[in-house]
Amino acid sequence: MRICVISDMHYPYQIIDERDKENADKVLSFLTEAKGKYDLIVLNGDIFDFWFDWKYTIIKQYFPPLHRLADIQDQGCKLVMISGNHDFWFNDFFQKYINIPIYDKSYSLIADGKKMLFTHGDLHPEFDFRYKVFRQLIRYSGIKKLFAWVHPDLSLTITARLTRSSRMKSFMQPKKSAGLKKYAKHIINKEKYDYVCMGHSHQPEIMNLGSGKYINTGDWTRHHTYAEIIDGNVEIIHYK
Ligand SMILES: [Mn+2]
Repeated sequence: MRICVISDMHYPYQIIDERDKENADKVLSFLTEAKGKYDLIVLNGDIFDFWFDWKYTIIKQYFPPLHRLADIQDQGCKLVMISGNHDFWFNDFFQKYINIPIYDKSYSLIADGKKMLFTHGDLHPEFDFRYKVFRQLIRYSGIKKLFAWVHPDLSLTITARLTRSSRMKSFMQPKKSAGLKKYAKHIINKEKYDYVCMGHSHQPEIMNLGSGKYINTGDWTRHHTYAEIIDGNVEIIHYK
């Protein structure tokens, strides 16, 4: 089986500088080239810098990556998406209109004799109780409903400002890898996973932890990396 795992593309709905433009262009050319190459692509969180789909509206700036994902799907590749800490407010768009299931916490799979777990990583920061409370709050309170009733142009402008404010930044910015590795080690020992794939730290790496491997797919804001798991063998690839 040919699997591609990717996270933290942070595709922007607002291009502010040259770097945003370059990162977005790289994401698009990667997605164009991924067509026909894989049996499964795991979108492991923070693919979009912010996601919301209203009852009748999606963010038009996401049309370029979205139609590429639909093209990949048309070639027979299965896609799954896991929530990140930037993209978590999903409505029905992915499931209903491009047939991509959403997993809020994790997705697991056994293929080619390997037991694999895919999770973004924001659930496992080290010493960050405040984020755990925030994560629950933002998902299960009336905040989402309230957000939906504000005009998209206004709510997206507010969101862009908020994500740059320091208080919100502490919730949105990647934490160090320590908490992620601690969780990976724990779950490898407890549930005998061969591979635990995460993102969030933006640090691409593969590390042996007991009988399994911790794999971090890095990011597309600095490293432009992803993982390929081909016939059970895992490798981190740096996109040119
Ligand atoms: Mn993240």
